[in-house]
Amino acid sequence: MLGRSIVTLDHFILDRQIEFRYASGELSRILYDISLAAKVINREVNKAGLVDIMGITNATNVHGEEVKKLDVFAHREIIKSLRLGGQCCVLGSEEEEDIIPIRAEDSGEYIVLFDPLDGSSNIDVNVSIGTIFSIYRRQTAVDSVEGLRKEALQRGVNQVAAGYVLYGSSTMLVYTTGHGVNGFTLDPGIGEFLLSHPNIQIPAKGKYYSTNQGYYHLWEEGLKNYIRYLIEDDPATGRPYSLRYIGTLVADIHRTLLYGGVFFYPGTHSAPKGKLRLMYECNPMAFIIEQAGGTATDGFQRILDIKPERLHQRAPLFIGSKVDVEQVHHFLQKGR
Ligand code: AHM
Ligand code: MG
Repeated sequence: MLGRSIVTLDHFILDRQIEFRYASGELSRILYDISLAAKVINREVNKAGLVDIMGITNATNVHGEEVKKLDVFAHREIIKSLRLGGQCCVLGSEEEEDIIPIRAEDSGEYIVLFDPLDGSSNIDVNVSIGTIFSIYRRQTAVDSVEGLRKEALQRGVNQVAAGYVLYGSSTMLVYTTGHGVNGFTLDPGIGEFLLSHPNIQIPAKGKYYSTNQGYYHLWEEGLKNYIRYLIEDDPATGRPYSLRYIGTLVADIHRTLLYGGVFFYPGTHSAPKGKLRLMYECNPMAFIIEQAGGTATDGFQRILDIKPERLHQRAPLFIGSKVDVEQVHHFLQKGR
């Protein structure tokens, strides 16, 4: 019996290169470099429990949070890979306060922003973690640091590609270049990402909601009403919804992408913008979810339309199935 043909990520990227408006192989090379870094990170993640790479580096990141050694490793690995590739003029990492300029004399056309190891609080307890990336094209030829800072601050709608790697029960890379969303699973035996989830579409409505409900009492009234609505018993409208929350955005979004439903990380009185970073977390996830047929907002407007002011700015996030996100909005508006 003939099996299905096997498509590797590298072949897929090359085959699809033609869809890209500026097809020249540069974007393909960046995706390849990121996937290579992901394999190296995956190797370290998989032996995290065995070697002395675990633990704290005695440093805090720009948000004042503890930085684990594996975060630093992933951060350096991605920079190394993209620097060698030579397609980028500037990088930005959730682990670094300012932009990371690349070879001003011979700089490339692309900007890559990344969260090297998302869900870092889950590393030490063997729960899924991930890498998130977001790719833009440069708009000007200005090579000053100030010019590059501006390049890194583009609206999410300008992304030319975005994706994530999930280090979970298997390792997956999911990405979009604006022509749908495709998922690849790492076959550790041959060290290749293989196409396993072609053309992913998020269901229009789901049966899961995903949020840190521990903050319930800090939320606005409309959102509390929405939760009360979701947990009512009404089989005719598919309620109650089930609650799923991993605490790693990549893992929570991946489940939402495949099963549908809604994920939200709202603001509170003391933190009106919530916790998640617009450039490193919200924008790439919004691009992917929209490309799969879903919706992503900050509770007021489309995430991808937000004009960024700072590299590390935060934004509330409501993301997932179209019908579910519309419903949250309905409750938010009624409560305002
Ligand atoms: P990190 O970048 O330090 O890992 O923080 C981001 C993570 C997200 O992956 C996740 O959605 C969120 O923080 C969970 O936050 P909380 O613990 O407040 O629920
Ligand atoms: Mg993160």
